[in-house]
Amino acid sequence: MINRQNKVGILVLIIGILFMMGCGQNEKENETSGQESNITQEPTSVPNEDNDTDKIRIGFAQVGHESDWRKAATECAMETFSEENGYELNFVDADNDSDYQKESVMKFIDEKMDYIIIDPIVTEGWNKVLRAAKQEKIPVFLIDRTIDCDENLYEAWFGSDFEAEGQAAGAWLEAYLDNTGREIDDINIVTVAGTRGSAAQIGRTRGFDSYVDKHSNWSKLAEKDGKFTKEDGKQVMKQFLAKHEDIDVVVCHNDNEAWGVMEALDEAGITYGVGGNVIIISFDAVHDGLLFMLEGKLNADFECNPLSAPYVADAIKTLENGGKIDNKTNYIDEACFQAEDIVGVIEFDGKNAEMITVTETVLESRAY
Ligand code: GYE
Repeated sequence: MINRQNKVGILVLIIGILFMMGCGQNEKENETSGQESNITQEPTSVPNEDNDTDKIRIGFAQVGHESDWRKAATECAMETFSEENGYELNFVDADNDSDYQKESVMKFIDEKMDYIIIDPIVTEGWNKVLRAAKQEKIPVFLIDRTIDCDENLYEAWFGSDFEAEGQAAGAWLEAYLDNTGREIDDINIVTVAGTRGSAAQIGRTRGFDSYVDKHSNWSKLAEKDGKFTKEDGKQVMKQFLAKHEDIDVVVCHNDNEAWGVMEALDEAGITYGVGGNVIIISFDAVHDGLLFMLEGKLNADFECNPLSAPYVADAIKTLENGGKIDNKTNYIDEACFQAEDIVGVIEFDGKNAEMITVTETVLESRAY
């Protein structure tokens, strides 16, 4: 059971550790919500030309640059695996192209990297690649999204429990509707999903839909792939609005999609958020997600922590010192946020979590 004090304590501890490790100190470069990251626009490989053999050579196959969350994750990896810290980081931005990502990992294997880090775009189709890495004795770490494969093919995974995030969102909606006493007989829900086949999409859908199934008056009208981007989120919402007249709740699989959804609703003249006609729920809880909650445009946001690189660095140190990694599966803790102080504690998946109501202070403490 995680009570409020414990939860806040755990969060402060994690944030403190990550800060000490160097992540989360970046100035926010792009203050305009939902804009594309500046990192790269095409699939790219950015090898470090300095072939200093003293350095630990890392190949990191990143998903892309689709969201603010992703940008924070990439910046964290670049800071963590910097030259000053003793690494040669070979970074690939796969631009959401799963085949390209797998080819890039094969290239890392050919180039005999010391370690490979993968944030897999989709869960499927990795066996051949991971077996090739195993054969060459290159340890592979997974971060963020998971892969459907034999656990022996990688060293460890560090990331979030996506299904629990989806359940938390369902539990919040249940409590919110009860506590506000909204007089809606039937709750019509649409989901702007993340990249189809990604662990984040699969888990968040499964978790939230388990709450849809529990309530005979909740109907899921549709789910469509919004690819975790603002632009696709907007297009998907426009398609939903053209087809469905009575949407009560939009579940967005990340904050960038939520910003696209808001634009589509604005253009259709439909109100949303606090006091509006449509309830918007999102995942990630990046800085601008919290900002929109403070402004009352987003009702609830479920955190996903992008700062996993320092955990991998720790694991690499352990291996370098001849040690063993204790746990294969490592969940990073996360918090739940709401715009209005309406829901106290939510219960899901045998856990309790306190809903944090966003204030200026909460927003100021958000580094990404
Ligand atoms: O929610 C989204 C990103 O894999 C959990 O990918 C991650 C998701 C995150 O682009 O913003």
